[in-house]
Amino acid sequence: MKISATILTLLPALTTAHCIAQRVRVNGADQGQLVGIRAPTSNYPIQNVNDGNIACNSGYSQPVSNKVIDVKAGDKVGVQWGHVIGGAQFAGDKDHPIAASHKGPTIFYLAKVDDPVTSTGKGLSWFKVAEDGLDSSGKWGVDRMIAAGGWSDFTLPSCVAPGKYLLRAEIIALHSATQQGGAQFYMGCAQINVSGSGSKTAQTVSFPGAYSATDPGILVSIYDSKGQPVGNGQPYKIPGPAKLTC
Ligand SMILES: *[C@@H]1O[C@H](CO)[C@@H](O)[C@H](O)[C@H]1NC(C)=O
Ligand SMILES: [Cu+2]
Repeated sequence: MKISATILTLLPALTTAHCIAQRVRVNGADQGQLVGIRAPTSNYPIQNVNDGNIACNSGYSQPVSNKVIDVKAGDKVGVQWGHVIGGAQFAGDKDHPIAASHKGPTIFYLAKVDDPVTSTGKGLSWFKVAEDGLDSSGKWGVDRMIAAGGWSDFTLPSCVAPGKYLLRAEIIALHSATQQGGAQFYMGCAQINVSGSGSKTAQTVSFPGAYSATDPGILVSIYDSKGQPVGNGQPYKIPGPAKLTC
């Protein structure tokens, strides 16, 4: 994070364009700012897929919430992204919830934990529960998140086993991803307690470990022949394992 910050200060055009995951809603009920979710104070991305903090980010706004949010398998769960902690940096902030240039997928993972409040997110086994990439009209998950005022919602699969989890919300911004190390990873982890009667498990991955810098969805041009960020003519392959299907 410190290294990216140093590099990015040399690139003024990009310095204001980042974002932070900072709110959770369950079936549309907003749980409140920084409630049940640990959010970094810095909105800078991680750009090294092997960064030790790529699971749940670092440098949290203090105090970290000790709330564990109750969720039923099958509920609609959402995380809200914003330009800075609190949302917009100033009135009319065009880079809120994120700069429109930052096209890419929105993704959610879960990992079982003993205590969602104290778990650092490191060393966990994560499985993907939702993903939203590029659609046939050239719109990205990030475009849909921006259109929804920063909210990215998904349906928690009904077959997820009950228990305590960290929910990892992620955006990958691909505007500079034609260069290795250019993709920008944004993530935040929410603290949830799932109830229900599911028992299904899925392929798990570790963070770091799940992604490679040369994955086709990470080292990629999102631009067409006219330079528009609508995809390069091939389907976009969202990084990571297949998502859980019930
Ligand atoms: C999780 O939910 C179950 C079922 O509703 C409840 O019995 C348990 O106390 C909850 N645990 C936490 C940590 O909130
Ligand atoms: Cu950015």
